[in-house]
Amino acid sequence: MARKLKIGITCYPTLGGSGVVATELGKLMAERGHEIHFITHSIPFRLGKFNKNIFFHEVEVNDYYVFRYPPYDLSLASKMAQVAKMEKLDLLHVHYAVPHAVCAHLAKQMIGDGFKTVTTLHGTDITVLAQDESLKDLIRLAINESDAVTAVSQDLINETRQLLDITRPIDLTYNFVDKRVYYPREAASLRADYAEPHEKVLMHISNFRPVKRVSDVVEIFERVSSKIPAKLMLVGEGPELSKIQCKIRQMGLEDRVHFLGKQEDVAQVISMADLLLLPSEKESFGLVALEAMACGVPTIGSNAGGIPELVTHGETGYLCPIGDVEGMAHYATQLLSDEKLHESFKEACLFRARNEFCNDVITNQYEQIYYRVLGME
Ligand code: GMT
Repeated sequence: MARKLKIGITCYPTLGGSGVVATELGKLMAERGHEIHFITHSIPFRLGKFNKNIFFHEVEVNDYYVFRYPPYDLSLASKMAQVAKMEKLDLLHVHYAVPHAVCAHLAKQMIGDGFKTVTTLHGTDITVLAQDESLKDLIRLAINESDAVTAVSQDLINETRQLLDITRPIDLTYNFVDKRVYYPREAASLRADYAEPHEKVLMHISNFRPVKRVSDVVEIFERVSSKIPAKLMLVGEGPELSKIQCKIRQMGLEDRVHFLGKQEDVAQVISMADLLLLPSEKESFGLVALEAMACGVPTIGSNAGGIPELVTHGETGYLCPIGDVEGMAHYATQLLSDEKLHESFKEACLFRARNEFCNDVITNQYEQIYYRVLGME
């Protein structure tokens, strides 16, 4: 039997899908007997119950008066090296190239002895930051100096190669959901608080950044609800929220839209929906569409980035070009008006989520990558 590992994990502990995936992966690795050390600025928000194999090391920033901007990255790199030496870590797995892979590269120099690092790319580091010429060389260095690099979709691999002129191998490791948490939950009584039995529920969950095109969500909903009785549930918060609230008032939709704010138990919330809307401008993967899929909820959205690798057009949802609100509304109306079709999509969602994106399969892939970089295959 292969030796149990000591793994350091750094991620944005309070941020979206990448934080969720990094934390869930750490928890699953701990369940397998590996020792997991989170090295982050705060406790990862999905960490949950106590586990004897999970440790948290807080990165504290030095804020001396000479610093105009406190150097978080340097504090993180030092903490990584310190924890790696103290706890005798086998490797560091960092999520996001900027700044985490850069810090891991620095830490590696301090640790010495051929210490290994694994970097997972989640999207924004490539699709946004790598567009900035001043950061390109730094991101390229961080990626090239990692002992293994993974990305959450083939589309992101292609974009990384193209934008940064990178030729090194990049492993495709899709995001995953824990099947013990994400399954269709009983939601009839909760749903009754928001919608009448004859009404359909459309849902959008995001951080309300411009890239999510929440305005398109409202446009799609208006078209759908002019044809069939429906409610829209908006989950999450972010910079576009007040603009969206304004738009909903101007369009006279406030009686048909519910704002739920940030929610912790996403599986329970999604289980109230008949359809998820994800019309994003960019999306390297679209974790929320997988969370919905695992709860038997089809997605209607854009064909941006890695979404088509996750949502099968005509089977587990429908995808249209970015901004095609007419097309998305057409498909949504069609799916919600045909109970048999909706039921077949639900079945296809459950099957695909369990078979292609299940926690066991993806955790195995990451574990193999760890053993490979350590020469323990
Ligand atoms: O863009 C976000 O919504 C947040 C960001 C994150 O750090 O979680 O999401 C990125 O990583 C997720 C997890 O891999 C992916 O599911 C999202 O598609 C990706 N966002 C973008 O590519 C814009």
